Amino acid sequence: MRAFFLTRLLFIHSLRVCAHGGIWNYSIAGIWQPGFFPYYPAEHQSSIQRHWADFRPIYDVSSPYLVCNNPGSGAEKYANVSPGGEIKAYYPGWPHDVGAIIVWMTYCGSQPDACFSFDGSGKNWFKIQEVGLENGTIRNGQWALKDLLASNYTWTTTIPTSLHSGAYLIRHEIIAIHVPFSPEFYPECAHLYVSGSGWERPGEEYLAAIPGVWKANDPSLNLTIYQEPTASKTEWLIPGPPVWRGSIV
Ligand SMILES: [Cu+2]
Repeated sequence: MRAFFLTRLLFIHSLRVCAHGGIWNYSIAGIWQPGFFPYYPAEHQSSIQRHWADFRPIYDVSSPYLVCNNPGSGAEKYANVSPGGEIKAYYPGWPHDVGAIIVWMTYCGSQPDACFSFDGSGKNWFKIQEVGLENGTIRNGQWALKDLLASNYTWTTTIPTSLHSGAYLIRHEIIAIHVPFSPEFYPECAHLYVSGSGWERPGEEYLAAIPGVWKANDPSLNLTIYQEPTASKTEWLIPGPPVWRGSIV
């Protein structure tokens, strides 16, 4: 009985500490898009999602895997979406409830398949959505990750209405901060082709390089949610550039 109890405790512990997660599937402009599943062999898979090795987070803010996870090698397909189109990302079994979700894009080129040969380098990433602490305290308040859990592990994003057509990487990033002084980054990327007659691209002030945008000593990243004065603060600044929404909101 005791052994059984211990085993269960260990299992729950490992779920909390070691089992993490990521995006398994997407729905893009209403069309279901299976993701790359990290625990199946790559050679039998074909998806719009770049390859990732496992559910573990990235801790190093200078890691090349911060771009599109490990290894982040190219997807086999891309999905079409119009400006204003809706992207849903599904994170089945996502375990953490304190942290932010940021959705980024970067331009690959004008051809629909341009992302296949693009590595995501350069100071060209821009945010199209960010949600951090919405209300309440850092310790107990309403975070983006609580929204994710409350919406059946679904995260919904809209492509900016005026975005110029072309091929783009879309990069969903979870920043989980439940472990003291050890922020966890969970990025996954997918290939998109944005059609339509959009005319705008974000200006310099919206752009960031990945890796590079996060700093290990940023007070929003290097913190413990369990101790004062941080625990009862009601503001948590989302690091990085402002969100680009284009001129039509
Ligand atoms: Cu985790």
